Amino acid sequence: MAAYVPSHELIEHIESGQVWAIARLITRAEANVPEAREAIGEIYRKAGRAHVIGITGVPGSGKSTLVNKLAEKLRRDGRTIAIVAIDPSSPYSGGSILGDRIRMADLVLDPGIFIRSMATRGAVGGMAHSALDVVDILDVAGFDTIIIETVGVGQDEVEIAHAAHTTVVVSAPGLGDEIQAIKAGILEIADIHVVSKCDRSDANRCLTDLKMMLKDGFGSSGNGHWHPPVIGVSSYEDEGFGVLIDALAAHKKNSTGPLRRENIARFRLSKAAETLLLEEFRNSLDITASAHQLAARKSDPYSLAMSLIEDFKKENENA
Ligand SMILES: Nc1nc2c(ncn2[C@@H]2O[C@H](COP(=O)(O)OP(=O)(O)OP(=O)(O)O)[C@@H](O)[C@H]2O)c(=O)[nH]1
Ligand SMILES: [Mg+2]
Repeated sequence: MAAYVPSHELIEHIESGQVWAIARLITRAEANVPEAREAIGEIYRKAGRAHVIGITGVPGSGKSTLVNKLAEKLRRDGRTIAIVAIDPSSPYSGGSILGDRIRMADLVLDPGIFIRSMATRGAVGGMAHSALDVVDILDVAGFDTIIIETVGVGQDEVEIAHAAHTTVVVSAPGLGDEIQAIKAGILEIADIHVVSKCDRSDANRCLTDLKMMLKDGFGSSGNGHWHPPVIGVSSYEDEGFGVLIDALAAHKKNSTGPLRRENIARFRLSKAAETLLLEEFRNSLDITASAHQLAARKSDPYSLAMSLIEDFKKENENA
């Protein structure tokens, strides 16, 4: 099928779960294709049924292994699952992660599971923005649980995870101090804390440390009704998943109401506005003359940037 199917025509095929149509619109959302924008807008209006779970944590904390296991278990319970893995670099996503996943032949051949990897490097426009468009497409395609997996380093990745209905932060034993520092920065977004690799002998220490940190008020995102539980899990030994699945269900039931949805909506709106504004600004921008001045040190980056913005505003006042 080589012909270009207009994006709005893809919608009905997406609604009936056609993988080819899902994949095409996702590609267009990722690339921020203007032609697809209206269709993606319509998708947004139709979406909103799925439980969107963000899973984040420092590199090597065991997220991918955990997500695969979790997906497998939810699937066995009869749920349909889509996984959106946000990988910080495309070579990696093309290699080991997808490689690992494709070896899970059972999952890959099952139409009730959909796995998509998105690279952050080289993303056109707002990364968070297109990742959440992808989530909506999968929602409209009928997947009832959508898992977004991101590495918890970099603002974009953390924001994406936090824009889910339920955010899971994965900590692991045996990672260095540097890693622990990064971890501290993401603890506060957790609705559920997971300590992975609980088959390891140093896991208990990690559990205790984390509980101590949370008790000290560190990163407690409790909102009065919800106190983020700390759950030990081992993907190797298949432990803790029942408790995790129950916690996910409880959080969905108790804490994904209007307030959470409004916060996510605010985030979506500002990201969409940023993307569009930046796009317009770039399209109208001719920086050659200013760059000359700057190179010759006749002015400075801030003054010149400010006057570019002034010009842009003036141009749009008359539009
Ligand atoms: N002991 C033990 N090791 C685990 C477990 N789960 C994952 N690992 C190992 O931890 C390492 C990292 O696992 P991944 O699932 O790739 O971790 P990740 O968080 O997705 O890593 P990045 O994608 O690099 O951020 C691998 O060597 C896994 O084999 C577990 O339950 N127990
Ligand atoms: Mg991973």
